[in-house]
Amino acid sequence: MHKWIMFVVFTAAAVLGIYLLTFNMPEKPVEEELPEGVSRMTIEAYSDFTFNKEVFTAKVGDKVIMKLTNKSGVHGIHIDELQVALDNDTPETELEFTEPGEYEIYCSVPCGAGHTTMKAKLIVEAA
Ligand SMILES: [Cu+2]
Repeated sequence: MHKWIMFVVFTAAAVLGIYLLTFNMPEKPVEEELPEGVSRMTIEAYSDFTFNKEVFTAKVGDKVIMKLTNKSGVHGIHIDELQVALDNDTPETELEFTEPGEYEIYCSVPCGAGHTTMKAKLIVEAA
C-alpha cells in the first residue's frame, strides 16, 4: 500500500517538475541580433505622460531600429517629419537619419489629461 502511494507521489512530482521545466521557466531575455551598423533606440512611454528621456539623440548617418515600449498606459508616438508612427500594433521601425535637426516626438493615442503635452525631442546632430 505504502509503496503504491510513494509511486504515485513520485510520479506526480516528476510530472509536475517536467511541466514546470517545460512551460514555466523564466523567459530568457532574447538578445536579438541587429544588422551590421544598426543600433536600437527604445522609447518607453509611461502613464504619467512622460517618456524615458526628454531628449533622444542621434547623428546623421545613424541607422536605428526605433522601438516604442508602453511601460504603463497605452500610447503611440509620431514624428511627423520622419514619417514615424508607432503604436502597440506596429511598435518598431527602422530609420536612417539623413538630415540634422530637432524633431518633435509626440504621443499619438489619446491617453488622458496630460496627453497633449506628452512630448519628447529627437535631436539629430550633423555627422
Ligand atoms: Cu497620449
